[in-house]
Amino acid sequence: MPTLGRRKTWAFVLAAVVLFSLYTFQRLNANDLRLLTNSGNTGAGIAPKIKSKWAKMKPKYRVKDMRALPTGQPLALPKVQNDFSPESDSDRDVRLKRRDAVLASFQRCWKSYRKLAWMSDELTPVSGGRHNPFGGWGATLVDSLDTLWIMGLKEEFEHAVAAASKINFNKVPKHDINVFETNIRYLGGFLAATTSADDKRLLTKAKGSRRAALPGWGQVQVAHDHVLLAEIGSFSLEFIRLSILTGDPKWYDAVQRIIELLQAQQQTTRLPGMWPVVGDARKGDFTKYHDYTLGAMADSLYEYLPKTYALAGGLLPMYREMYEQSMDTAIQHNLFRPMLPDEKDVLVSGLVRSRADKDKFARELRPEGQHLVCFAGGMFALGGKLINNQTHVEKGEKLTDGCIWAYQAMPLGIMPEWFDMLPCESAERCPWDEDKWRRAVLTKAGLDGDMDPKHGDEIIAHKRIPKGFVSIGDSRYLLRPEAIESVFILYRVTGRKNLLESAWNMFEAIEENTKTPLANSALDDITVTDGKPSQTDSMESFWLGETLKYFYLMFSEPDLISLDEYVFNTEAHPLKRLLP
Ligand code: DMJ
Repeated sequence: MPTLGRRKTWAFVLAAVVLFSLYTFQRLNANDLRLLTNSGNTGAGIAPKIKSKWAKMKPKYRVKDMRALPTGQPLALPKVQNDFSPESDSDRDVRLKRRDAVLASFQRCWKSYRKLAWMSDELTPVSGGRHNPFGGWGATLVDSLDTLWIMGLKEEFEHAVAAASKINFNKVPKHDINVFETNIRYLGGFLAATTSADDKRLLTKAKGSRRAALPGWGQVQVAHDHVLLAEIGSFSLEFIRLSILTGDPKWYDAVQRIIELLQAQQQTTRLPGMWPVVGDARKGDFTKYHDYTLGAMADSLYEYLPKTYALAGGLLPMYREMYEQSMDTAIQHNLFRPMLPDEKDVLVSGLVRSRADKDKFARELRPEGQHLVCFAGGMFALGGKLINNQTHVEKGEKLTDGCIWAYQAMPLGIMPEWFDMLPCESAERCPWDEDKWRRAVLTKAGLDGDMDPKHGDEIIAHKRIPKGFVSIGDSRYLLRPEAIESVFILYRVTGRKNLLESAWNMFEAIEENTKTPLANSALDDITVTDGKPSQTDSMESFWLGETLKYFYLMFSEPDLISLDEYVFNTEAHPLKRLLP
């Protein structure tokens, strides 16, 4: 999460669990077998460079009982994608026009990145400079490889692959490396591009980026006592895929040690079924902290549970069990229906705080919404399909509708980063009560909720709070993808046609307000009603790697990167599922 999560770096004991012996899935599908065979060749001129530094370092903590990759025939999991019927000519024309608008937006940004910030992590989209927050290894370049491929920009793709294969992961920046970001952006980017292009150079780089993300390799490591759940728990897709591609079980072994620990503690936390956002990796204790959410700082751990189950062809049922147990809890405690002026029946996923002063299980719901937690709609829809649970698909639909609602309720048509709402007393019937809303605004602002509710109007006007929101704690828009991600997944799962309109409205609003002469920029305050919001000169790599990719796929033929063949990592890199 942008937040604490992504900024704080810790060197956890993951680095310690590395040892070498070779196991493979006994039965892989044809494509995986081909890739596996290819992986023996490390690619001309690249491997020695990587070996020179990382490979000389001896692992400090040798693993004696390396876990073997699971064996057996991948299961035939239930179908995820809707059966789309042929579209009319006019629907097709509209769809393709929209797809091309997304493509044009990507190409403009890419051209500027190529010209002004090539090989740097990010282009600064207003000033035309460079920014290197992710090791300086070219985060935008690597994050965009598979987008280039998916968008059919093959020449640009070849050019980018050639450049990416020259990235020197031996060159380590002075500041700490963020293991989580390196994993999802670099390793995820290379793994997906490897599958797209079957290019050996890319797999070699994937391994290089993985090594670079194991800081302090060979040094004595002490795990941090304060780690974020998302950051320690979101390696399974990339690591298991890397083990499949290389035949080396060490990555699988590493991630399983973390996941097994989490599974053992799943029912012993203050909110059994879920884990708190912060854990103590030094003691291996993930039960003590008090905040429980599907959002920031925890998000991708939950997202990866059903996706890993699918990636591993159903051969790792523990991921399915952990997903089911955690979602039972989230449905009961975190999801709430907000009171809305149009009384629309949607859901939002909030935060549950356990109150340490009372008994262990005393807790309260904090009815907040976040852009980041908008991924949850897609997760429920996908997870529901994979485990044949229609309730999950319905929850996914309502959660996604909640994010669509939040976009269209704002003056610019873009939802804020963080906000609060008022939960309905009953999920079945929730009439709009204007005074109740005003009182909630007063209380949230720290004033007496019993005073004349009209006093709330001043706060509402001053802070530009649209009806339905109780406060807007963070009014930025950072070019994030989570809302369109869920709209896209829900569309592929249900085929609901009005999602195409919702997606287009989102795209138009974002493009209109974030466009700079060079590319697109994050916004400082999307509540403005008198003119354009100010642009903060930041374009994180996920704008090209993730947000525009989901918009493009939304308006493409539904079999392009089918959810029956791929799962997306949390940075939107499609990874091949094991299929029977
Ligand atoms: C991306 O890096 C990933 O989607 C991550 O899981 C969350 N944060 C950003 C996008 O918002």
